[in-house]
Amino acid sequence: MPHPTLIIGNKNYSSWSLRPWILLKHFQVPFEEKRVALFTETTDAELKPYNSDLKVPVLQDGNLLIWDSLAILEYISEQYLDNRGWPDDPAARATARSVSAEMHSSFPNVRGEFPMNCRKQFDNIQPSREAEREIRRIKALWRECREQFGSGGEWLFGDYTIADAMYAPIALRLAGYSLPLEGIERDYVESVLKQPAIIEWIAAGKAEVEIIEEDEI
Ligand SMILES: N[C@@H](CCC(=O)N[C@@H](CS)C(=O)NCC(=O)O)C(=O)O
Repeated sequence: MPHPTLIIGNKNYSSWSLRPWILLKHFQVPFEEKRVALFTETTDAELKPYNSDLKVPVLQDGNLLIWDSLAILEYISEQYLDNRGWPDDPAARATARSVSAEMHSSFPNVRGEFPMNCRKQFDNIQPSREAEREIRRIKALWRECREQFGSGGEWLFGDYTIADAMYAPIALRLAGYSLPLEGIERDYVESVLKQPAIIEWIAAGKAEVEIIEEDEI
């Protein structure tokens, strides 16, 4: 069977693309990758065939198109990981689904004020009160997951899960914008930063030449 193809945006900027990409890489699922540079004159034409409202990521598996990051992560877990994308334990699994869904639907101020930008290290950027509140919430979620369910490993639920894939771009933002970290959340961000697949993604992002002005704060 041919491998699935993951359609992604610029590695430097596209945080939603990173999520399914990192899950596939972490679990060494073979896949093809098609990168479409976002916000260029040809982007819309390149993305039109994928029925995703001209957004990335999309997973193409045979004739099947799956769009929207969380739906893709669920599909990868079911189809390629024998459901290892979620924790086995029902309480851990329900919590992992809750924190993942919250990431997918929330934190607009963090996403808006701190766009992912692998090429840059920012200092002295002050979050708004709303963004600060969201950052506190994210750190509290990480602490709760690690304390309740994480004793078996370095990830939110011990072993790597979809929840880690969902929060990987947030870890990159906290590090890239030099936001204060301590204790459990600092250790967690360090685990993300030393993950070989993240190192590979960041290197590829840094090698890209396109500039998306609105993400260059
Ligand atoms: N909720 C979607 C968000 C997808 C999304 O907004 N992707 C951005 C790139 S990170 C995009 O395609 N932007 C292009 C555009 O909005 O035209 C998901 O989870 O996949």
